[in-house]
Amino acid sequence: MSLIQGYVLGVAQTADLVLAVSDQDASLRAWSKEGALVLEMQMPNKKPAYSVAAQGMLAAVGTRGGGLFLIDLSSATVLHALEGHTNNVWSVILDGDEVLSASYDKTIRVWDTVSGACTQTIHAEAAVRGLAANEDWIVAGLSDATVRVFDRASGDQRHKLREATGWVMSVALDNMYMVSGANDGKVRVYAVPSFTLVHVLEGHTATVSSVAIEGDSIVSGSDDKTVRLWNAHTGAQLRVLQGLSHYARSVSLLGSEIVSGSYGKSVRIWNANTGALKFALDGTEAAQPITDVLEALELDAAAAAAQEALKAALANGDPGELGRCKLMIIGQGAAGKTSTVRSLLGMKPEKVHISTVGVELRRTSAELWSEEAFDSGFKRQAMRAAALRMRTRKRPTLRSRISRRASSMLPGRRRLSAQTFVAEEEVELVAEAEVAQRFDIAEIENMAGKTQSGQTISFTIWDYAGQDVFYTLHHIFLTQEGVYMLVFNMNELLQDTELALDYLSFWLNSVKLHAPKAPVILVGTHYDQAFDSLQAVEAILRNDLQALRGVKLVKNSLQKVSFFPLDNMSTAEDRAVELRNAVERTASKLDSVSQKISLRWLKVIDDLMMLDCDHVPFEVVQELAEKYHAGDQTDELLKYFHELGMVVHLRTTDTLHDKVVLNPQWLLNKLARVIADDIHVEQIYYDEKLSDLELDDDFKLLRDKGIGTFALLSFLWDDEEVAYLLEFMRDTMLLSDWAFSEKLLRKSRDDGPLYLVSSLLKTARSDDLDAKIAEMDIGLTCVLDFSEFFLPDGVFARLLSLCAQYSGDIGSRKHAPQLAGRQAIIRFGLSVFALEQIDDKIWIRVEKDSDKPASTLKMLVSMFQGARDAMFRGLPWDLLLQSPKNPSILVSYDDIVDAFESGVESMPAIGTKNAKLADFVPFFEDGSLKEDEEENQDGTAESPPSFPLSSDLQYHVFLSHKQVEAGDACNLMADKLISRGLKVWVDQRADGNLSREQMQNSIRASKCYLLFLTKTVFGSRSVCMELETALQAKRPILLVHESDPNRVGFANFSTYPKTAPRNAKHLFREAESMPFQRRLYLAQGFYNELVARIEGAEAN
Ligand SMILES: Nc1nc2c(ncn2[C@@H]2O[C@H](COP(=O)(O)OP(=O)(O)OP(=O)(O)O)[C@@H](O)[C@H]2O)c(=O)[nH]1
Ligand SMILES: [Mg+2]
Repeated sequence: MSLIQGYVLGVAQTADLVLAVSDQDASLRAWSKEGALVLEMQMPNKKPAYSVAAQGMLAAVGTRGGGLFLIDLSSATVLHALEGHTNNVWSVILDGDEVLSASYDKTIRVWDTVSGACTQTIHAEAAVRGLAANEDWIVAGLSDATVRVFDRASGDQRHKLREATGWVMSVALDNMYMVSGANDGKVRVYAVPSFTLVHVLEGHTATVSSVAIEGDSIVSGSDDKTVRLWNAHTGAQLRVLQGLSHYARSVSLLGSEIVSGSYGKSVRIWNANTGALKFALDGTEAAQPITDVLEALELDAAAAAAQEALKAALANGDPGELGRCKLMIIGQGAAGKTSTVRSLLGMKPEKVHISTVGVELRRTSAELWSEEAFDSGFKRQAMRAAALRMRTRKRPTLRSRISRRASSMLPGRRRLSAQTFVAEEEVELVAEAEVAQRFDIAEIENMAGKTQSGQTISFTIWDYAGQDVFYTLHHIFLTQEGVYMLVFNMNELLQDTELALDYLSFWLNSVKLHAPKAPVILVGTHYDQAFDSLQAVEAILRNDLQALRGVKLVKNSLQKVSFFPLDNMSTAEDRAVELRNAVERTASKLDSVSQKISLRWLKVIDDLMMLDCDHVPFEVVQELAEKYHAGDQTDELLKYFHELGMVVHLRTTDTLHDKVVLNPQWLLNKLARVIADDIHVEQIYYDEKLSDLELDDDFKLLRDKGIGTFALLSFLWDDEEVAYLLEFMRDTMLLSDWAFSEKLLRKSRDDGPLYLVSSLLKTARSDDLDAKIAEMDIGLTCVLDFSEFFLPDGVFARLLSLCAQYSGDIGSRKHAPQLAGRQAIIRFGLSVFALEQIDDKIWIRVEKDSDKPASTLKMLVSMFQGARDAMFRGLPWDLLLQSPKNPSILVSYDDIVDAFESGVESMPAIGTKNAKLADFVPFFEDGSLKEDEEENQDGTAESPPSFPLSSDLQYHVFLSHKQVEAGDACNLMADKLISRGLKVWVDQRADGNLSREQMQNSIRASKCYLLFLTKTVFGSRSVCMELETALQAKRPILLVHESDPNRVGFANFSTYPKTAPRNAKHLFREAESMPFQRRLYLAQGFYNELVARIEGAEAN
């Protein structure tokens, strides 16, 4: 085609095109990156063209005399002549829906590409030669040797940079640097957003008329006939591109390509990495229709739209479908669970049985069914959301938008909004570079055309260990949301039917308890050994497995049986294809899988998982959430992902709340080191480190008596997150403090605290304990009867934990509980009782000469109730009372209460004749045994009973404490007591400052005085004064002490009698201090007891 007839004063490029404008022939030309000429057109005003910008299929060209044109490259047509400038337009930018232009008329103008209207004019006080912009700033290089920085939104000038000593010919800008080229021959680099000078790049020997920046690289073109490449961070000169015969007047940098235009009437394309010249173009190249490259251009435009949609979707927090499901594999040990998982994932069969420890986690997705790395689904969901936006508001091409715009301006037509995406709040959640890197823009375009359904679900497979030792762990992780797969061995069901059914029942009941609405898929393994027994197995399941009732069973409609038979030994990769289908179908129906959540939440979890850490402090999550404008939802989003089994985040105490476990497997592995099966016990036993650390005795103690030393637990956990793990186990009642001395350990050692891991006692039996219980002189006996449903593993062990904790917390008369797997004798201060599990019942027997046996029973019942609610919510049980007159008579507690209320004298007993009501009176000495349960059940506490108070008194109790150590505890305690109908004096509640006299009056007006013991309580003058007053006024004194070792106020109990004022030391001999209880399941018992003590307090 025709030779370029003028200096090339402007160049630009897109991914597919190189553009150049020249002055004398007033032309715009475009080439493919392969050097074919695809466009040649003259500007309508026939004026020399000075500047060009390109974006997708659009170009903007500035000319002498103020001409500015918006051009559609695909059709070589002018879309708009943008009229306003009155002098040469030396620089132009295309940015989204805007054109920015700079002119010798001393203005910068901003134009709307759709309407062609000028939307903003900035006055720059001197002729503008160079122009650059990013989201926040507009930067201009001026003829008065300054660079001016304007706020892009308001157009206000913010900086005036005076370092240049001649015309500033060109500027470039990204989010880190601003670069200027001036006719003093210097390239200057400024930091953004401070706009302070960081480098002066020296090397050019004449005017620098053009600069460009991309990432780490700066390119400059100069009248010294060179183009130079620099490192933006260090300012080092990397390369000098030589061989130009004339001034280099324009440069452009995109990816690995540098384009330069010169007075030599030619355009050059260089490889930025090697400095090699790829093409020298002069307009005579062979022509190629632009439609050949159009396809790529269209893609470009689509990509731009997709990117825009994506950004808007993220900024708005558009909802994404989670598309994630937890698949839980449960069943008897060695039933073939892990093998079934292998079959699902198409892995090779494994003949040897490698018993699973704790739980094993794997991830996969439907369709693919092979093991995968973690994918939060964020990327997929962000793309979906963007696609959805594109589909609903498919962006028309600019040409059609312009013509629509023209027609909409006809009278009577409604104006269409040019604003395509309205982000509620403009937040950049993903940096643009990251968008390009992490998202497949073409895929978004593609998705936009598809229907919404058919999305792939990803699964987290939880392969639980089948061995009994781990059962105590499981219900922590059996969650409501997800699909359960209950695996059994077909062969064993046929041969050892009763046992197999027992296991199936146990697991079905567990699911019914923890996830009553979750679907269950039954899988029969060993089909290879029982291939002709399909119907026999079916018959057993249908007829003899009562526990199936009430379960949401997924049926095998193809084979018309209730389970999915599977041969895990088959080498066929799709041996579990039916099962996979069943899982996919079942999962896709779950609400939680299609639930929509904010992309912001997904982004937070995605970033968290990218950290690839086992656990992080809560603040890390908080910071991320804040970054994505979800800072106020951190707890909420963690709770959500916790319930889905993606993270573990408990919140009952600060230690727990402060930690977020990102890899549940980490936690499970740690737990399984303590609650280990025989194989792993062996491993630990033969670990040389155990002996090196002299922990052999400790380990034996743990295995024999369930008592762990701090040193041993630290060793088992590799000294990692010991405080958190202790607290986790404590909170899930797997562990309690063991506040008793241990003979088995050598005296010489300072062992630090001891802990009880009660589930390790599971198989421990003690004939000795049997005999001792038989010898006890029992006063009152009651039974927690679970036979209506079942008594899950781990309930009894947890009760032992609670009792051991409470027993140790009590300050005086300590006596170590005697514990075995199913029996225990425990002392709470003055009361001694036995616990025993027999089948589905737990027996509580309180010794006759115990202090107030009824109140001990009441306390235990409410403790158990709390434990049940915390770990086994919804587990039904019945409270039975044994007649103190006749041990063979058991009566339901509720029947007794009914009888009392209706005034009859006898009621039906279980299994025998009637029982006499009067015999059961001793149980009610402390009021109703289950009152709190009734109170809680309907959620509304009835108006509290009012406790009598003689007319000369105003308060039931005066709470005395040291504010910094027990302020929160006392406030809580006051609330609880007030809600139970007591009048309480606590100093934060008194108005104004209290005079000594007022304080003394209040103590005298209180029925009793309660002293909250904390570390330095006796160092407080006001507390000592209050105590003194109480002693003088002969008020009954109650003691409560801090029992949480993690609190500042905690102290070893023995310090209290030591530090107490002399005249108060007797208190520790006379009264028993109560450990303060914050935990829900212990708190109820605590308050019942406290109220009883306040009520029963008598003045001495
Ligand atoms: N013949 C045959 N053997 C099987 C089949 N499924 C599992 N097995 C074998 O049974 C044994 C136990 O299988 P696992 O999958 O490890 O059992 P598990 O239920 O995960 O066991 P735990 O993790 O200890 O609870 C292994 O030796 C397997 O090879 C089957 O369908 N046919
Ligand atoms: Mg296994």
